[in-house]
Amino acid sequence: MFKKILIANRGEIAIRIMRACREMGIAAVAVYSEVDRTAQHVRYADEAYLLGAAPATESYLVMEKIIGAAKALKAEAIHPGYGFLAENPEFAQLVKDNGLIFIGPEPATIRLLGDKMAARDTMIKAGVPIVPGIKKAIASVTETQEIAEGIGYPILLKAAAGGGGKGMRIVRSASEMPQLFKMAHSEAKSAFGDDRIYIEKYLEKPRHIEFQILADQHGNVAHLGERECSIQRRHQKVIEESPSPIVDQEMRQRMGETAVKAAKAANYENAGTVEFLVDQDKNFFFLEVNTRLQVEHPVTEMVTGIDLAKEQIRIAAGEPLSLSQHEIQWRGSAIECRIYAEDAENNFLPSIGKIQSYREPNGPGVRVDSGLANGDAVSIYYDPLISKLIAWGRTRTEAIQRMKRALDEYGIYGVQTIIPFHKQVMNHPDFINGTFSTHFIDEQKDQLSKLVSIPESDLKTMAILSCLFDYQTKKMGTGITKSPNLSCWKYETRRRRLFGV
Ligand code: MV4
Repeated sequence: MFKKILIANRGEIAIRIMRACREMGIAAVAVYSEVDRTAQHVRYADEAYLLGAAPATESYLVMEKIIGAAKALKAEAIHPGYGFLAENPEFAQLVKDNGLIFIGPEPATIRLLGDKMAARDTMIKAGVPIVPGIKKAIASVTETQEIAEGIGYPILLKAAAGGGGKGMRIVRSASEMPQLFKMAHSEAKSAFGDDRIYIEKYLEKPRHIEFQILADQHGNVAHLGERECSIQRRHQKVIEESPSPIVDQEMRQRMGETAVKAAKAANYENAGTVEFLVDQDKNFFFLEVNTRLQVEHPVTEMVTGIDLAKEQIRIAAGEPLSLSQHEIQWRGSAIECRIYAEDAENNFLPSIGKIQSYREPNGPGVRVDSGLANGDAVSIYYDPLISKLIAWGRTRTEAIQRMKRALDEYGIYGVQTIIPFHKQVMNHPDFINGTFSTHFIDEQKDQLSKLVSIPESDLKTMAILSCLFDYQTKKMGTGITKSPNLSCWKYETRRRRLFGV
């Protein structure tokens, strides 16, 4: 087993991986940028190495600096986390070329699966169901119109180098094609330096359901069940859960077997995620493979009891999977709410600033994976994810109840967060009933924001009234003794400061 691992990341995921290292008796090296000198992942690490200035292009994305850090501090392996260099085949290759171990798949596998057309082709050959579409890149508008007639509108133009929704265009009729093709083409070229575009049948209101897989170096591949990831906005997931409310044991087995087949077809090694789109008739189609540990991995950990970060490290060290497929069991239901520092009422605009007061929820069935603490700043340089709040329950209903309770307990002051948004979703009948698609947030946006957008003047009046109300109704049993000369306003302020309400 490794003695020392470098974690080429920051925030909650760096800490998550270091926790696995700590449990395994492995020393963890953090890397950091100038604004992250006192960040939580640096404090948690056994050793830390300064990469450079705040912009990721001068720190977390500079391959040579990270390799240099690993060599200087004698780490044997590098865990890339998610984002940054996690799915960069050149980085995985460079790690290898320097005699270090990349905790993830082989560079060739990352490269193959990063090319969505090549991945599709691999899956067709392996007999994995894919969305109806074409196998080769399109060259001209006339060609696209012919193909689209064959498939039937609406169709979706996708970039071969894409993924995550970039460079995608829905085309609903032949007349729209010339313009939308041009847009997709130039967007793909500027975003990826690769202008190859292909066509798929466009599925209306699909669900996004993904399977976690684990594959070792000895040919063992197992799936750990699904995650429902349909609650997203602009291709950014916001809430994930496991199991999916629409997947039963029979469907799980069929989809799981398909995911394992997909992994084997790509010579997959380490932890990975096979994404599917599921249509309204519950037909599932392969979408893509993510070659990293995902943000939403904790919901799988909660229902299987398997520590994915530790499994990743064991696999990279050449150990066989610690469980075989028939030993994997699922218990209960887990939901993850991503706690972003964003203003849900203002188009999810990042809310930059210093956290003035911070109190995390806890108690039965609650897990918080956080990257910030009191006094830390949400900066413009990185993702505004403060933490991931995960609730587990024996049933989905209990998981929702616990999530609501935990969201109520969560106190974050100084920056805006999407906690109020999550509270509304947890109370939304479509979420509760499990009847939603990838369009949920866009469809509900008006209603969701209407409930929370109150004019400033009304807010002030409400604040005064609520203060008075609290003073008159809740003053007993708070543990603060009100002296006769303390004004009701001061008393109420003190109570609120103590209890964060
Ligand atoms: C689709 C689709 C409908 N039909 N493909 C978006 C991200 C990229 N990985 C693929 N995506 C989609 N591909 C066909 N043929 C709808 C989406 C899609 C989506 C997929 C997963 C999660 C959220 C989404 C939001 C909008 C569209």
